[in-house]
Amino acid sequence: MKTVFRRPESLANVATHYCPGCTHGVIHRLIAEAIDELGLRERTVGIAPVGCSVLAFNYFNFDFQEAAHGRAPAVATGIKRGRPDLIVFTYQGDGDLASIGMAEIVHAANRGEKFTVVFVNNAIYGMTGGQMAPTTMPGQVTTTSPAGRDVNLVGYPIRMCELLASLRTPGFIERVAVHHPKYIARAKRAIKQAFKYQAENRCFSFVECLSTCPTNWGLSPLKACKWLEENMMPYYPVKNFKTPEEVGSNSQALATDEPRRPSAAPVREPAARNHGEASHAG
Ligand SMILES: Cc1ncc(C[n+]2csc(CCOP(=O)(O)OP(=O)(O)O)c2C)c(N)n1
Ligand code: SF4
Repeated sequence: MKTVFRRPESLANVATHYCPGCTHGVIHRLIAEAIDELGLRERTVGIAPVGCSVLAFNYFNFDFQEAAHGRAPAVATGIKRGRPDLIVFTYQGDGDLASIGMAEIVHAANRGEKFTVVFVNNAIYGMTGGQMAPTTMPGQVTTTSPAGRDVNLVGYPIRMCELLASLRTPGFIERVAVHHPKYIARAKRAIKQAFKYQAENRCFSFVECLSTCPTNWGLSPLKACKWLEENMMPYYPVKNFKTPEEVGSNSQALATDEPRRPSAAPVREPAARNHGEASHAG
């Protein structure tokens, strides 16, 4: 009999702790399928965040390292630079990546670290009981915004793909959604492409997955998918923002206009510094 559906080898055969209808599980499966299809399982290392996916290391059949809240990109940088032969990815929620870990992700992307980021945007802090996240929608009720997110008070939701795509450094940046099969197929392609770029030692790669949190949104799994489609998708468009081949409009302009060195500023050659010039220190 022909097998039409099976568990990817990279996905552990265990029950997860995720709530019914949570799309963390869909994203786990897509990562596992991509790693299997690219034949990377033996050299993959995931970095787990703090958040609902803090136990992600239990759900995959490859190595994992836990990171402190928001620091996954710093941990991934260390592992990838020390062992460039490994395939390293971080798995981070929006609280982890866009709030406490904002500095880590921006600087890792700006340095062009050659690891992959899977960013799970469910517009809320899931694990801690549904507080407002940097990605919470305007007017969205959370436990810390009971009257709805007031953008005059706390600003607008942060669009991470748009923000990171504005950096000059080449990279692969795409936003996808995982609440419906028609979007899941595209999400799989983007995640696989991100790992492919890494396997080819090309660039930093980042895939944002619009995801549901039925529990903290206070909706049934089905209604949560509808809410995502109607409320998140208009604000967070699913599309490719950047590939290493065409580095993005902002980056393009800088690449042609920006002088390699500001001509008016005195700059000493590194060589001169290394050859006994008098030090002004002290
Ligand atoms: C240094 C630190 N600050 C705060 C917390 C509390 N905390 C744990 S998870 C979390 C938010 C996680 O939300 P998100 O990253 O969106 O992931 P989700 O749970 O929604 O998947 C916070 C604030 C912590 N564990 N450590
Ligand atoms: S609290 Fe939300 S994000 Fe966390 S497992 Fe439950 S549904 Fe998923």
